[in-house]
Amino acid sequence: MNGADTIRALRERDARHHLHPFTDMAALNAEGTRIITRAQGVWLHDVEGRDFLDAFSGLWNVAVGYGRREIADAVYAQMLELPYYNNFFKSSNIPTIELAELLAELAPGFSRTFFTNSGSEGNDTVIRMVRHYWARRGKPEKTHFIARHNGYHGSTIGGASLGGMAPMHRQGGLPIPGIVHVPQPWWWGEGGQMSPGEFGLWAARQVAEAIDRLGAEHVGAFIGEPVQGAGGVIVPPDTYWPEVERICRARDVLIVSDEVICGFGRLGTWFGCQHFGVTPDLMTIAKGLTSGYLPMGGVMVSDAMADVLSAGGDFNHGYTTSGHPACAAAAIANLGIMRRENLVERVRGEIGPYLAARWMALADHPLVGEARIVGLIGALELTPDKALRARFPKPGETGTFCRDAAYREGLILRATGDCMLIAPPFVLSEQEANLLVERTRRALDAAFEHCKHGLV
Ligand code: PXG
Repeated sequence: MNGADTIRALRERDARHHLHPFTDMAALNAEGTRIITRAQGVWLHDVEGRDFLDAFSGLWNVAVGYGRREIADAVYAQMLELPYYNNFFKSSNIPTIELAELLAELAPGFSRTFFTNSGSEGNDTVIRMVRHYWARRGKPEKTHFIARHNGYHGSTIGGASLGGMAPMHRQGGLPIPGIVHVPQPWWWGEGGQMSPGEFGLWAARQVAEAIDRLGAEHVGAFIGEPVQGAGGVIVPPDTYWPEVERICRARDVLIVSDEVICGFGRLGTWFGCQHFGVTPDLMTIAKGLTSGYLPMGGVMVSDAMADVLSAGGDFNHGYTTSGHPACAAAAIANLGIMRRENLVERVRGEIGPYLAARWMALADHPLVGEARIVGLIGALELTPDKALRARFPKPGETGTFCRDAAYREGLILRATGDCMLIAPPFVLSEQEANLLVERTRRALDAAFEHCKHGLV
């Protein structure tokens, strides 16, 4: 089955028929795609027989690790019992009821959830829900959103518009009207001479200024990821979130915490906003909700908001597969594993600190300007000059080289520009954490050599 001819044929079929997300198809088809065949724990296995330590949990989502029979069994049983029915037309199904209740238990104060199939749909739902909420409150002009440059909120028109990714905005005329982007709280890259604490306050004040420029009577909500993920694991200074919360509360602007990456334990708390001591009005969820075993997302709504939304009248919004019973069964099994195995506590008190100590030691590498990690999400800023926090002349090249070098070492890392990112599964063992760091260091060494030659 896995002869060289078969592999080549698979790659050719992929090239002929499959358009990949966020991919230069010409470049990929010239190189040939990496075909993953199976996985167990934190390990991926490819069609060529190689094993990779997946330090990225798929796409930030496989929190409980691969190969959990319990989730597969729950989904199989549900598929046999009731593979599908919708939640429109006065209907519901048992797994969705149980999941909604379980989520309410995990997030005190958020006893109601609207289900979607992805984080992107979750954030599209947020846009419509916030506007609907304010209309119901008699303030239909509170339609604007404040979001951040380099934030990521998905790929749908709404999600990509809330996001602050310039390359996405350049395609297809985004963002949609009504969204204002403010600077991100990225001290290493944009903090200049300010201390991190001062910079956090400065970045928060940009939110206040944007609201005040528009007039708070026109602003519905602020949206942010507790820690920006795709943008480069940007951990805001401690001063940032509490000040953003104070600013929004003072102006009657809702706070949306996009928990798609940070939710369900990634930072060592059930929700990322809890790590920063902030209480939002809405939380977008996806990824870790099912650990990627099946697609599911949602919007968790604060009780105060949900009371307004539930006080009569339709919210004309929903998806065929909102609250899909098999996806809900996967989520229940996944969250059951997290609770039974105390995985969130493990991230906070055991494997998180264990990995952090070793990850932070990579800051001594000549190529690393800053190492940062919270729970099990971390980054290394690569730089040609640590003291100046300098950027490379060709942005992204060193990061890409380092990522490819890691791949050759049998380690999957993600690169955002010249920043190396990790978000390993919560079941990572100490031995695997050591391996992750050793292989990262070897990839850094290779990238450093490459840079030296590049500079000669
Ligand atoms: N919000 C956040 C914070 C995300 O990270 C979404 C919303 C959208 O979720 P869906 O399920 O629609 O993809 C995301 C997704 C990357 C990468 O390369 C990150 C995401 C998706 C794809 C790639 O880092 N995040």
